Amino acid sequence: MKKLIVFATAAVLLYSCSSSTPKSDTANAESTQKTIEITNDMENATAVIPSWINEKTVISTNSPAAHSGDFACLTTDSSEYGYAYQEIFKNINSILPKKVVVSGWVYSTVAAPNLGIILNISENNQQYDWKTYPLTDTIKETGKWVEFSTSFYFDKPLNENQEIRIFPWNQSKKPIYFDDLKIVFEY
Ligand SMILES: [Ca+2]
Repeated sequence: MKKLIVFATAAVLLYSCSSSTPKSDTANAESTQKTIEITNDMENATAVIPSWINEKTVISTNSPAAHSGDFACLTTDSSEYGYAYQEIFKNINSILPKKVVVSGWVYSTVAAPNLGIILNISENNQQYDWKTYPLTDTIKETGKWVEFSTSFYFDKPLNENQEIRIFPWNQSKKPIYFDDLKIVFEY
């Protein structure tokens, strides 16, 4: 009889552990996730990916070859703004970011172009903050894919209803391609 009681107690303990532990782990992970990484190789951009806009700038190209697959974003004098990530902070994570790292690959047909990565934050369609990272010095040679990476720090206080948009802005009037964008939010 004693043995049976011990077994029953163990079973109850086992049950309570297995039912409560995974739940609290999941909730914990959701509220304290330290980084969120978003990548886009543009291969499925034309099917419209949530949180990404301006997919009309993504084309199939073999001259030059895309950095990955068949598709890359083409910015030109008639299409200065490239493929863009756009989302409201609360739809990205339950806490607000301290920093975002934007990286990717760029192919220019002109050296030292007037070109940059733009980070725009708006609220109720009003601009709240605007930062730019120039790629002019990154691109010393034409006709080759060059990797870039930049960090943006959020120095103004943010709120969860603001919208962030990240995109390339090509003011060089010459064709410049982008591919394999990566956006990493740090919390
Ligand atoms: Ca690609």
